[in-house]
Amino acid sequence: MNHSLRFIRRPAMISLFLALLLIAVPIALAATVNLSGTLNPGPTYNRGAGCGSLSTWGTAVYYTTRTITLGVGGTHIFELTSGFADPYLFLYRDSFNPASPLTNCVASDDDSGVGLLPKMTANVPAGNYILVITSYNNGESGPFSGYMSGPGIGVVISFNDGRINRFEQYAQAAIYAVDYGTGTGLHIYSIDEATGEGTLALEVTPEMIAAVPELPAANTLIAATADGRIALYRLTTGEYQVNTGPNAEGYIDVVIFDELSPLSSYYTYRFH
Ligand SMILES: [Ca+2]
Repeated sequence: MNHSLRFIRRPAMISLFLALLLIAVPIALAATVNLSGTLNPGPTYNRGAGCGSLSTWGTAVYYTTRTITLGVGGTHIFELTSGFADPYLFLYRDSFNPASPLTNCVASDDDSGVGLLPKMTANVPAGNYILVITSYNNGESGPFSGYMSGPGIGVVISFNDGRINRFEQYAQAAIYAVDYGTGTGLHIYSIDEATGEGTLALEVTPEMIAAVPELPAANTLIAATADGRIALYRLTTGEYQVNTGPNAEGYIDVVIFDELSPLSSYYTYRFH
């Protein structure tokens, strides 16, 4: 589905002079991982008959889910090699809503494996996915086992060019600590959605950072771009926060970090 491409970035090209340093590095390779568990009786939903329409047979099936990050795109296989009577697999992009089971569905399989076991093949881009393990018939439950394999399984992409938000393949901005001689500042690059290219959007000097207390009484703006699309704050906790967006789909990325260092711990989230 083409709409599922909307969050994809190429490895960001920050600038020509940094290009040689900028490599998206797969830091963990595990081409095949175990896929075992138990489908327990519990909440039910009306599964799809594939991704295109709702089933009129599997109207109240149990389900269990696995969240999967594919670090690179390509053809991936999800196969159950043993299980309850008639398992069925679905793959969703970004999120799965059992009340809307056709939304975000990118692949499905019922019986392409041995007997009635599913073997789902999905050629999909890098990104976040939800694997749904469910059944053909209502009321089925029990243990299952199998595997997932493909180039993106177990691959975590890290940018090793010194950016603070180094594990965010789909970020709207890349945040760099910069030594100004008089102290450490930040250079924040805006990443173009379509091309993955970065443009220096906000330069924050050590003086601008020092002008705000280390532990302000309220979260305080340090600097922002003229259009307001990228903004740096000092939080009451002493942490820094960069907001970027909204992008074309209305999403704002938030990165919160402790130190002006590429080794800083950080966390990030995206909201609409
Ligand atoms: Ca099946």
